[in-house]
Amino acid sequence: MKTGIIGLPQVGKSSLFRILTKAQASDAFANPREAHVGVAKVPDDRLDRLAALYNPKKLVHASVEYVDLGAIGQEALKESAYLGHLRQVDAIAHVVRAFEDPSIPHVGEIDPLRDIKNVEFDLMVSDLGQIEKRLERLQKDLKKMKTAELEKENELLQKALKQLESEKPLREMEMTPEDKKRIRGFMFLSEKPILYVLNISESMELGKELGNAAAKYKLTEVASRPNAGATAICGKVEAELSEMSDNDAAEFLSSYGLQESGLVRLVRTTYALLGLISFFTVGEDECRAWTIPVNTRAVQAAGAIHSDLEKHFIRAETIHWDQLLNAGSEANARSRGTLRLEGKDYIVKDGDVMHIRHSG
Ligand SMILES: Nc1nc2c(ncn2[C@@H]2O[C@H](COP(=O)(O)OP(=O)(O)OP(=O)(O)O)[C@@H](O)[C@H]2O)c(=O)[nH]1
Ligand SMILES: [Mg+2]
Repeated sequence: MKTGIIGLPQVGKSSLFRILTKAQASDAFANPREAHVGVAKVPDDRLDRLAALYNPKKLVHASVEYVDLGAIGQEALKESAYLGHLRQVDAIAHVVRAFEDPSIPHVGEIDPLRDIKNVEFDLMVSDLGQIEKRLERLQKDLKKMKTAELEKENELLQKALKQLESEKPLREMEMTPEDKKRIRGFMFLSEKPILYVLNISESMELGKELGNAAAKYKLTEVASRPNAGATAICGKVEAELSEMSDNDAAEFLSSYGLQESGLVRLVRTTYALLGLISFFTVGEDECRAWTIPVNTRAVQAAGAIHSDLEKHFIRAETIHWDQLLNAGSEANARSRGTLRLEGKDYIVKDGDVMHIRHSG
């Protein structure tokens, strides 16, 4: 899974990228017009607690790839390198400036909703250009030869055109799974799920401020639209946090009235936005988190681990992570009856711990 970090100039994109991926400031940041790719560990307290039970040789968190794309605008969106990177991502994190700092310039007053609308507009203009070009071609082809497939594409693109002309992004357009497949190749920008990341000022009551930020900056409505969400961070505080040991970080967080770092929330919100969940595999060798879409069957989840496990799947010994912690061991869980055997069609739940039994 890949998330693209976008936003207007100087809003904190690279800072966020660095904190998420723990990249060094000096690493390849020389050219701000270049995209930077990094991997972030998905923090998961549930996995950490399971690991405490097993003391494994290896602890593997899930990971998300982030791409820091550089400042967005009509110009950037005409550059093929920029567009190419942005088209490739599964989701967008749009960093929006909400922090006050007279030493860092911004286009006009601090106004997150205006910035969101402007960037959204640019994404839609880019998609619109692409659709118009394709439609022109399509009309010519349809004159030569009418096929059902071309007509379906035409119909769908006309619908998308109308959507964009009424200034609504494609992520809000209703589509059947077939339609989605049909336009997947275009990799439309305004179709991608989007998370608005408010970068707010440091304050003594950061815990409260972070919780209220979306409402305070009037993002509640845009964030509740289909395939959109909002979260807040304080880049400055997160940057300090990322350099501390876990113990110091915990103390630092509580001094601001916070329970968890903003990054944990950011990653969690991205998962929810993309309809992703985690399940775990545990043991003395390795404890590990795996990422799957909601409503995945047990046999497909096994495939996320290894294709052989999917092919030779027999059953999955399954228990929810907190039941396993409560029991203290698998043997206890088995005798309590909380460790169950599930078949191929079992729908895996977020936080399930699974042992795949297989015949391979
Ligand atoms: N006060 C304050 N400054 C911040 C915060 N986040 C980032 N900055 C500062 O804002 C400036 C720009 O930060 P970057 O992370 O480079 O922003 P960017 O969006 O990557 O900028 P470009 O790539 O040039 O568009 C730097 O001087 C940061 O130190 C914040 O939360 N508070
Ligand atoms: Mg940058």
